[in-house]
Amino acid sequence: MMTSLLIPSDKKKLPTSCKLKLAILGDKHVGKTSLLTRYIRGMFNPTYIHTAGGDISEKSVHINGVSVHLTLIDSAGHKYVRSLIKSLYRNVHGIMIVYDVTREHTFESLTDWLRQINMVNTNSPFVMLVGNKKDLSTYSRIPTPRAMAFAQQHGLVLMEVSAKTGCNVMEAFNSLVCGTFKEKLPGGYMIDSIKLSDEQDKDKDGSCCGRS
Ligand SMILES: Nc1nc2c(ncn2[C@@H]2O[C@H](COP(=O)(O)OP(=O)(O)OP(=O)(O)O)[C@@H](O)[C@H]2O)c(=O)[nH]1
Ligand SMILES: [Mg+2]
Repeated sequence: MMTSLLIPSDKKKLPTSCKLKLAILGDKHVGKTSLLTRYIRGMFNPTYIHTAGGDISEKSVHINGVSVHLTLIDSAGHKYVRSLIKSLYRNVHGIMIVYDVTREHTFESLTDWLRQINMVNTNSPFVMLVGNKKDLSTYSRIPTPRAMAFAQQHGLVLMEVSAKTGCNVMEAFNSLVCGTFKEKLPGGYMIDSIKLSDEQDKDKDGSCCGRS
């Protein structure tokens, strides 16, 4: 999988390596852990095991020859731990907020998540939205145009995915990593293009997702 983003060029050289801290947020049961499991291990588990607090995974990718070490923070979506998990996403570089396309209230929570992120972070992390469970498009309660309108209103990237089928999961994480890399590259370096390559990439196309 190759993802490209065009960025104005500059004579400065890129660093050989960098570290990015990324957090996955969203209401309980939206599929945060499933998305990370799909991204990191290429697997899906239909059994629901709620995340207690947070979990950390590590992964390395290369962007234009730069070795990028990712720390991926999974978080619990249960309301009763919401204030406890704030420390997990404080001062991260990038955040993916996930909602479940079949459950309206998880989409309505996005505004609250955005508010929380702004309150907790002074460093303006890169933020993107992900609508999960697209394989259940028959039961979708959030039409794509409505989600797109919300994303545009907040100036955010939106992707609809399925952790179950793997549809668009790699693309969504590539967007998160590339968007964060572009905004948070240390030293203000500018490059001509970002090419993100990952030998673990298993998603070959995005044609598996139904359209709402
Ligand atoms: N059909 C379908 N089911 C999914 C998908 N992603 C996750 N699930 C199921 O939804 C349930 C919740 O998934 P989790 O990944 O545990 O959700 P979570 O957001 O991590 O939940 P918390 O840890 O409680 O915050 C599980 O039973 C998953 O198997 C998907 O893309 N499609
Ligand atoms: Mg979880």
